[in-house]
Amino acid sequence: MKLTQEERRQFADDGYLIYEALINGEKLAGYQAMFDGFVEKSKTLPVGTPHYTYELTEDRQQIPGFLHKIQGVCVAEPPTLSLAMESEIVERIIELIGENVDVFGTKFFPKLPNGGTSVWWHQDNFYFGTNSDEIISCGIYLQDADEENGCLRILPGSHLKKEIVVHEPAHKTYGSWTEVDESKALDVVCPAGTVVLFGANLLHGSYDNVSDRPRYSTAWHYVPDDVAQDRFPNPGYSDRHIVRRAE
Ligand SMILES: O=C(O)CCC(=O)C(=O)O
Repeated sequence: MKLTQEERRQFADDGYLIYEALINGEKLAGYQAMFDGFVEKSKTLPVGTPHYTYELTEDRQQIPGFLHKIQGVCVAEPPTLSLAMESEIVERIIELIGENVDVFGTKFFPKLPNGGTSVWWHQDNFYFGTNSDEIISCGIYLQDADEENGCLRILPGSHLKKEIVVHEPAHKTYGSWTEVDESKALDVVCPAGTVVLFGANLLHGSYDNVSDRPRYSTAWHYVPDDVAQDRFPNPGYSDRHIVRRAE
């Protein structure tokens, strides 16, 4: 068993679990180098390349070479699927949602120095059109993350009402976001290799990167194989992958 009673209680009551430096040593260095390669590649790709999006100017033009996100990263760059399959993560996931697990909605955020962005306050389930508490979101921080280079922020306990709040598009960003009482937020300052698991109803966001350091992370969602969403049905959507099936 990977999860303690206290972790189960924390996940149920607060809505999240943080595992500092769960991915470490040579394995972490290998993933960092892999993602360095995608950042280098992105500098040579034209704006409009499928899966790759770039940071926006004030008038919403993509800035060539300034990578914002690789959406569907496990489709665009299949070797990244091995990170989603890491047993240290999956063993914990199966204790939360059972042994038949898929992953979907795979993303890489490089959050590059001096202006890189990822997300503002939101609930992942707003994007999935559900309030299911069977969807477990997972952020993997491949580099040290703090307030300056754009760490994750979460609102503990905000999943409990199972309500999806109003989200609105914001200028100069790609998504739709909400506002929260930030005095109740927890900033997840963490070392490289940290894995954060949280329910898809939890309100969370992140700071923009105002530092001269990058902040690579991946974000994706684990789900029991029998749960289908409109955007990521099973089978038939290329960004939904089998992670584990019971023997
Ligand atoms: O960039 C981050 O730290 C969080 C990413 C995230 O929460 C998301 O993609 O929904």
